[in-house]
Amino acid sequence: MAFELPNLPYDYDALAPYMSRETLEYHHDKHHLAYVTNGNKLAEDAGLSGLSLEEVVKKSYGTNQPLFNNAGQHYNHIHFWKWMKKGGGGTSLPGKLDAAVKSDLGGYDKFRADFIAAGTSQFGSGWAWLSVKNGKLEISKTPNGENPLVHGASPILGVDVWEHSYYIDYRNARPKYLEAFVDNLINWDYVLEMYEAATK
Ligand code: MN3
Repeated sequence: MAFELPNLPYDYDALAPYMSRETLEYHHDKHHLAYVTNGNKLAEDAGLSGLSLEEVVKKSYGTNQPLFNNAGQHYNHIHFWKWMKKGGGGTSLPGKLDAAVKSDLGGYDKFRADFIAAGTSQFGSGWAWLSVKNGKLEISKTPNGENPLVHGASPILGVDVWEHSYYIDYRNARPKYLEAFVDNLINWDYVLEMYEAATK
């Protein structure tokens, strides 16, 4: 199945001032598009263009690094756009998620601190994650385009800590970007949707 660039699920101005139109134009229209274009070419060269995106990500991990980089980033960004919304964030999580964050992660405040710390401490480009592994929530970080799918977990929330995601709006202040993401952008309804799919 050929990769396709999805439209943003909101207007380019919707996430301001936490994420600007200029950031979204570069990040979605140029960076994500490049992963789609390169991923399609590399998947075709590898004879894997008939597989689902998740299958391409898992199959190319450790065997075809250029394809993995692009397919992984395509997967990550499809969800990244949906993990944000205008008026998102905040401490009021949907009931089922709230209970899981309490029992598995020690509560919302600890989740917030640990998730931001994962993103801050990822050296260089990468992602911070909230995933489900063996039925439980866990926080992790990965370099470059890697994601929890290749570590036996199901990602339900991720934040891009490549400089292209924050440098226009926050310059080098990655922690400020991560705080704004958690406090003002997270679309908890979509996180819940992925949590329910991962735990059913
Ligand atoms: Mn990115």
